[in-house]
Amino acid sequence: MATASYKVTGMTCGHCEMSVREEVSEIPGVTDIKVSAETGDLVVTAVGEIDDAAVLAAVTEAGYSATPAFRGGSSRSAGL
Ligand SMILES: [Cu+2]
Repeated sequence: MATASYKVTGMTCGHCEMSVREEVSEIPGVTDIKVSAETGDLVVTAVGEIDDAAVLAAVTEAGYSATPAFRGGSSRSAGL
């Protein structure tokens, strides 16, 4: 189980959130998605490792852009 956070720019309302949620949910292994247009926060939980590139591509597919955000308490190393 892994959790990864991202900052999404360009979202303005609930429909934006839904678009991002739909695209990210198509990534294999994703079990939970938290997204807020207000803060731009996107938190993805998945079984196994999370492929940053896949998440960023999914957000791009939805029409927005994302960057990886600070990770705390995750088993993965962000190399920071
Ligand atoms: Cu919107």
